[in-house]
Amino acid sequence: MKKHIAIDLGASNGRVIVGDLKECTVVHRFITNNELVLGELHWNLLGLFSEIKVGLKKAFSLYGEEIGSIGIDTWGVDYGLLDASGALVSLCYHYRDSRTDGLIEEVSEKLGGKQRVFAETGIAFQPFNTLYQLAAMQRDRPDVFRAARHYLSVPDLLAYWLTGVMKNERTHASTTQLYNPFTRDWAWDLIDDMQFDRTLFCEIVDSGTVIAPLIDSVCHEVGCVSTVVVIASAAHDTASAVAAVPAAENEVPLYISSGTWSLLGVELDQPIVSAKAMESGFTNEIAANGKIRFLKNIMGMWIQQECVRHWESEGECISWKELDGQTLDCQSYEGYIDPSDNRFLKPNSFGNLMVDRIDAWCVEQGMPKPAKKGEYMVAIYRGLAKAYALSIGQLEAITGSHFTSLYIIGGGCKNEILDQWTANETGLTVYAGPVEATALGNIVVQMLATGEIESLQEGRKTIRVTQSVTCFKP
Ligand code: LFR
Repeated sequence: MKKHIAIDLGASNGRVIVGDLKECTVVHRFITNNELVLGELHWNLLGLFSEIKVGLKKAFSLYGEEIGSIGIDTWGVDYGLLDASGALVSLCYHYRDSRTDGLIEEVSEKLGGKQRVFAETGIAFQPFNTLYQLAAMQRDRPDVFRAARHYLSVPDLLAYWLTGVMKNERTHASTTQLYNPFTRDWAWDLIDDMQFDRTLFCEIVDSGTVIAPLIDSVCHEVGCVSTVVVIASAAHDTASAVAAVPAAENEVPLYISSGTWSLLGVELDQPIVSAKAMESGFTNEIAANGKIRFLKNIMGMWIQQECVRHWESEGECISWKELDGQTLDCQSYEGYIDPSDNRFLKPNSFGNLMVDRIDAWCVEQGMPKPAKKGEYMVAIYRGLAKAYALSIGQLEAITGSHFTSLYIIGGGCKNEILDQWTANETGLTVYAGPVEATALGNIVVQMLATGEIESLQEGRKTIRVTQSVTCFKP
């Protein structure tokens, strides 16, 4: 059996991981700082590409010819635009940049209303969707937008830099709100009505498609001496994570992919674009196996991470263990936030700190303001657990399913306080793990592509027995 490299870029760090379904080793971890340039938030893509090559070099020096393939995943919706020669025409914006504020309403109106957009894309209305990002580009930088000839999602772009071949991978394309989950193609009517150039969008390939081998110059740089292919794994990180839900056979698992975001949902055969689904904020993205990831974006660990980043920027040294202790000591504090409130979306900035937004929210709701770090954490975790319970109720009403257990996967599942409070608040048995779900799912898709496993279910079954999963009873 070959080993596979999963390159996973997340909000706080990026990792190059080598493994199979039994064992994964992080060979390189690096910070994924985004850069504020003249008030605009951008990816530091060249810096990240350089870190990726450092990781590949380490991987090849440790595992050499054992390595068979590479897959890349990142968060959804972000992209690069390239000219006819394949060069970037602009820095890559980060989805938390403010330029799309207010565009949901403007664009929906131009397209004949939210119902139409939802009916054709099944995607929930988030200000950062690629649809609004491209609309902002068209409005603010028309010359640059006109010069663009190719749209590539960030993982597509990184794969292009490694192979010289451009493809649009399906799970990532499905997050744009420019993809139609019924026709399984770009949402051409919307693209035309936005007056976006159709030729920007290239062929969509399924997760598990071999893109091409690493180009010679990269092989030379990273010390790869055999033929190693780059595979369009599930390029959307959440799709990769969901591929690794350690569900039992014949089970339609209820999951939360927990990290910066909490993505709560199920896998369905068909999209649901009912009014109820739209009003409740559910979205229809594509899963690694081609099914529908019917889920809701709940803000997740981001809010907590921004609080911690702020305290650290003030020179404090935060230990997670101590913070957990303080959180448990503060359980009698009664406040909690609604993590779905969009005020919590943006990073800390001068005069606009996450802790201050939490204070303001509590005051508006007639709750006491948190007075200590532990109380901030209580407000966040309790708010998250309540949001999960509410969303599960909505999901059950929309799909007609009933759940007794919940799989929490990804880095956020290490938060045992939240795991337990989630079990208590939802009344469900929580299975927490695997922590490395995204990398494992990325690898599962590569193994499917290379024929080492026969189905996603086989991958899930292996993960169920090889990875550590902790049970929390309500
Ligand atoms: C999680 C995630 C979510 C997506 C958000 C923004 O990392 O990919 O699925 O909605 O980031 O892209």
